[in-house]
Amino acid sequence: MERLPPGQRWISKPVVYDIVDSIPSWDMQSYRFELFGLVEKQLSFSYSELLELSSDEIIADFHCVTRWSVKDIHWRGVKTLRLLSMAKPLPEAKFVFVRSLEGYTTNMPVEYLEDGILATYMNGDILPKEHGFPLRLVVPRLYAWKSAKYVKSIELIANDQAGFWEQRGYNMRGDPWKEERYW
Ligand SMILES: Nc1nc2c(c(=O)[nH]1)N[C@H]1C(S)=C(S)[C@@H](COP(=O)(O)O)O[C@H]1N2
Ligand SMILES: [Mo]
Repeated sequence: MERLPPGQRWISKPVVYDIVDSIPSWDMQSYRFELFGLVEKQLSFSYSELLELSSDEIIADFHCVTRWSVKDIHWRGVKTLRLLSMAKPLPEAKFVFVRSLEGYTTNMPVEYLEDGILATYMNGDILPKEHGFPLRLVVPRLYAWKSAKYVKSIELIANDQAGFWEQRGYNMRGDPWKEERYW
């Protein structure tokens, strides 16, 4: 299979995109990541607990729907499959709804979390603020708008629910290999 998805071109580093003009400073004393919804066991972690759990690594290409791709970004954190195995999703849990600290949201089928990671490090450093500090969901098999920065929670749900860009015409799934860009 061709490494570059159709309609994309390689660039050297990711272009920063945000729905807000400036990123607020997060209160890390009160910050918690929560995984909840259709699970046997809800999870809630402080930032220091997330750092302690951050022993997983992935290297993945990053594909933006605006047609640029970046090779081999190195992420370290907690694999989403590991989190799901702790939380034990119920059989009805088919989709996830992701919420970020500044109000961004996105959605996807739960199976795309099988090879994803909740990253606390990018290319060897603590996540830079503009790339998602304190926590970023990275979903290698979907376009980059599904890789939410500043993640606050992941909710497991039965019926797909449109996030920020999905409400504005972006695809509910967003597979770059199928060019699922917009509706
Ligand atoms: N919280 C949050 N996550 C987000 C976004 C955003 O605006 N807010 N933009 C998305 C989009 S459209 C893209 S292309 C990527 C860009 O990632 P980067 O800013 O790290 O390059 O982040 C995605 N994740
Ligand atoms: Mo994007």
